[in-house]
Amino acid sequence: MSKLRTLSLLASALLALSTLAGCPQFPAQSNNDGGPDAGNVDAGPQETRECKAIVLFNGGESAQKVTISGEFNDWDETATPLERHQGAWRTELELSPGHYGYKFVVDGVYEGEPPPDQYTKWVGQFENRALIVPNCNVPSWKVVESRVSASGLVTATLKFQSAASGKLIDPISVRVTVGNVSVEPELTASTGTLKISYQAPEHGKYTIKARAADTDGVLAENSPLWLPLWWEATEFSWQDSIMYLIFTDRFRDSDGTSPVPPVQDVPQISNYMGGDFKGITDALEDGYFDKMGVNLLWLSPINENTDIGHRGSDPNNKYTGYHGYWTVDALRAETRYGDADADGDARLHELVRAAQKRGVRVMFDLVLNHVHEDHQYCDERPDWCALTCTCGEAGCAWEGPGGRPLDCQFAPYLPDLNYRNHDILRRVVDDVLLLMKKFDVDSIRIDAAKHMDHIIMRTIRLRLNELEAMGATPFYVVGETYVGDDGHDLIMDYVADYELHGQFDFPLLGPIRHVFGGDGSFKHLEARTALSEQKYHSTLKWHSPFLGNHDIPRFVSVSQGNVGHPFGGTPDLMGEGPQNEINQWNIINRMSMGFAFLLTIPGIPLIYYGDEVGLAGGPDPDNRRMMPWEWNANQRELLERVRTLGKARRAIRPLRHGSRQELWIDDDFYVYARDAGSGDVAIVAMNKGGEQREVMVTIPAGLQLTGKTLNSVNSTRQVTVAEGQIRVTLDSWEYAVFYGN
Ligand SMILES: [Ca+2]
Ligand SMILES: [Ca+2]
Ligand SMILES: [Ca+2]
Repeated sequence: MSKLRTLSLLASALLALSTLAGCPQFPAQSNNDGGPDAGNVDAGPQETRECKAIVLFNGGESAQKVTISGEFNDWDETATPLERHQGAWRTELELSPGHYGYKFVVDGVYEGEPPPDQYTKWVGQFENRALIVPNCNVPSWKVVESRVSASGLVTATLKFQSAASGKLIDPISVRVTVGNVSVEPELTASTGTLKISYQAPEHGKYTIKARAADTDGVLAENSPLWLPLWWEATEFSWQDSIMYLIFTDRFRDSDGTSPVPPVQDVPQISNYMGGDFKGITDALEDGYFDKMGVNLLWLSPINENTDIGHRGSDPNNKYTGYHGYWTVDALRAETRYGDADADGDARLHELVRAAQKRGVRVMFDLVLNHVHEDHQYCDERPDWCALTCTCGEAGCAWEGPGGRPLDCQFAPYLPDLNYRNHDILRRVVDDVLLLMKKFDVDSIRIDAAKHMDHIIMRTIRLRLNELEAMGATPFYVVGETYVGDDGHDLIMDYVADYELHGQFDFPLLGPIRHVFGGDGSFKHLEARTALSEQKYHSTLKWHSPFLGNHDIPRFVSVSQGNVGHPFGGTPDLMGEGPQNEINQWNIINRMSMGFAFLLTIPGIPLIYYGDEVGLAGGPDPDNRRMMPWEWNANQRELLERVRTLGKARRAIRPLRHGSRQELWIDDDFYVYARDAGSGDVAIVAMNKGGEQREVMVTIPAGLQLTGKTLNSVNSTRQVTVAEGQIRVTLDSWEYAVFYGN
């Protein structure tokens, strides 16, 4: 690639389509539309895979010559010319199965960076298009159609495409499950057509998995086929979610003990405390999340972690992998999150099923930036785990000039994965898909996004997009890009239809804490909220605002000005012993008003476990204390307030889908609307001043609320729109969410 030149002139014409003959084509079918069942679909004759690669180039209208230069022709610019074909350029290649980096060369000039919405491959210093040639010596699946009717009839038509050998499907080998129940499909072996029909007994998730081999015993590619589907009372979109972050080790201990003793020589606060998957399942079955309106559980990383204690950010203390970010296995769940009666894998399956039965989605936290040095990858391929330099050391800054944000290692025992190595990329992406399939989850959080090359996130998303095109339920991929108040542009650098759906709204965190935890002005909060809305623009609904998470001191402790040490000593004003009632109410008021804001703005709000009962904590690991399950009167008061707000968000569509509009504001009094159109409007009002106030708020005619009375969902107050105004009366530190008539 030494002769690479950039083809800037033609850049806009290079949104080329590169397709492969013989690759499955998946016509997308909509779900939940109550359409006809699978019996009416004509799936056509038997199909045999053909793996001739057809390469199309849709640019270069005025070009004299287009060639393709890639790994398969030793980057020879002249060896592989394309021919003019229906206004574009085309060629056919016969290649062994594999991924080949390539670029188009137009009139002797190499194209520049590949279009970001296509599979790519790094070769040396350059990112190229990836030509993916599948293995046609194995059969594959095609989804002709799939749907879940309004009454819960799950139907699908699948096609078993023969390998190049032409061998037909072996009827004995066919295994189909729908929502973990074995189902006998109607099979036409001569055409490879499977028709599936299953009446779901209740709302929940009804994933189709299908496995089959041909008469030579060769299993179809990607067996079992994974087609996640839901049946729900109302159509779900991700902005209907309220997310809740659970630290599994610190949430609920179902058996009163960790299955393995704590790691030696590690302080208790950074050691295993015994929380487990069954504890989360128990909370699900107690209705703990339903009562708060929570329907998306972000689990701290579920993968098996090392059992070794290491020195971490505090050199005087050791830590364990209780947090899950020191993975040693790509597919197995943590042993310690199991219990005496069942292992981690079995308990995690139970957890996911218990969640899905209740309409609760589960999000896996994927740690892809690095692995622990004892990871299976490092055993198999020591070269993948070669050490670089430790982030923050001299000559190895986290970021900035001379920084190494992509390849520095977080710690010497955490080798950094280099996704410009295509073997690593392929293995990790395959494992991510296998993990999601194994536990049937349709949401992932990408840890440390800004410390990885875009290629890993793009490739995962493009794979998920393919599943969606096959008729699978929509996925949600959210990233963590830890930035300050003005980090919107870096956040948006990773957000696209072919990368992350959205990210956590770190830029809004500071303003939220400044206003509700401190003495900041609502005007500042409004300006910063509007800025997030402007920067995220059409992707706003995918981003996740929050009051706190596992990497920063707890909101309560910050608001009370007593953030202590990572290794403890921060008072838990809500939970421990007799407390000054003034302190307690200060916390209840500040936290609940913070939640009132969080749960009434656009996006997918995140609740960090324990914040709903005012759990205290300093920096990591003190911010990850064990969740308390016995609450005093003040903790219950806060919890009830959060539950009321969470349920209101779930019940009131404008709070999730409406556009936001400021109606009245000063430093301490704030009113805004969420407008879903046609008079479907919620109005949120809050007063954080020291005394009761009464404010006349002008209601724009566009909200179509003339004459309507709206009731507060969290109090007995109401407002009536008269002469284009409402009179809002609120006590000190009172908030109200008005809706209905
Ligand atoms: Ca336990
Ligand atoms: Ca472990
Ligand atoms: Ca990295």
